[in-house]
Amino acid sequence: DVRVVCLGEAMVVLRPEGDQSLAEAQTLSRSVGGAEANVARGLAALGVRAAWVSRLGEDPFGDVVTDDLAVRGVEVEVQRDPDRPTGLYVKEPAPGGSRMHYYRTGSAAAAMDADLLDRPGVAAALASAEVVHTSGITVGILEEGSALVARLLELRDELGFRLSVDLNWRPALWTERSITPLLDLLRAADIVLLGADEARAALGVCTPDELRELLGERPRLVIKADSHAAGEHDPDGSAAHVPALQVDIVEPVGAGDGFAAGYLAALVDGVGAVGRLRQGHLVAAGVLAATGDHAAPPAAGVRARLLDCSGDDWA
Ligand code: KDG
Repeated sequence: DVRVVCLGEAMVVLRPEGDQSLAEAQTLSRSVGGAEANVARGLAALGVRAAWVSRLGEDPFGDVVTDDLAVRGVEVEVQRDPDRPTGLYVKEPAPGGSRMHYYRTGSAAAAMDADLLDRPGVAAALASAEVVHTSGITVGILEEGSALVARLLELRDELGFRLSVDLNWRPALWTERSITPLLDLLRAADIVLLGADEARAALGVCTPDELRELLGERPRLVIKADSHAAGEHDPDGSAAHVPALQVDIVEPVGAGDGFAAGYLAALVDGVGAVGRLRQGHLVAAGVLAATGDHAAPPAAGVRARLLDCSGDDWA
């Protein structure tokens, strides 16, 4: 049975080889990105049965996305839209990271609506899911009038899965819209994952106390701090902290999704707070050291040894 459902847009990613700028590059390599799809792929790589739910164009890039995820062991549950394209983004190497150029306005995923969640394959995945994961990107792209999130919350109350939301602040998506639906989603979530930097930029606050006050009593907060330690803060006041691993960063895009995949895989496997945070860091470290939006996690044996090591040996 599916244990985690990931809901959100996936896009084809184009990127110059090496450090070429887009103006210089004659050829671009093609891969697949999209925050929630990256999480689904990470979960599958960790051995957790995961489904990715979305809407794609009835176009060749839509086939690229479905094939790419299916080959990685993700159960793909998508609507195909004959009138709208699959989204696309272009990654341009830049000092300290990458610039993202999005071509997603009017994409098929922007038209996701409540009916997506009532399709038989999706309903079955939601019925068995322990966690449903989505992100701020999803509310940032949805067109006005979409009832997707309202239906998701209704189904959570009916079916009892836990709702996990990664803030995933993408300023480009919010220039012309109010963040109220984003705040509402974060407040309704059972687990909120966010970086302190992005929380400051998006919400104007970043400490555990400030975030608790803003987001209310419901969510468990998983905060990735500026110093790269991650902390889990439960509504009951308990907290755990784990420092990040030191890695030479090649390209940071997707590291947060890696963290979410590692964290959620440990969560559904019944691992405690420290182990959940460690596994988040472990998977994120692999993504930080790769050019893609995702990377294979360490093998199970290596993971088990790292997760069991003493606090002093970690990081
Ligand atoms: O977290 C990685 C994502 O940012 C990337 O895969 C593309 O989903 C994406 C987005 O909207 O930025």
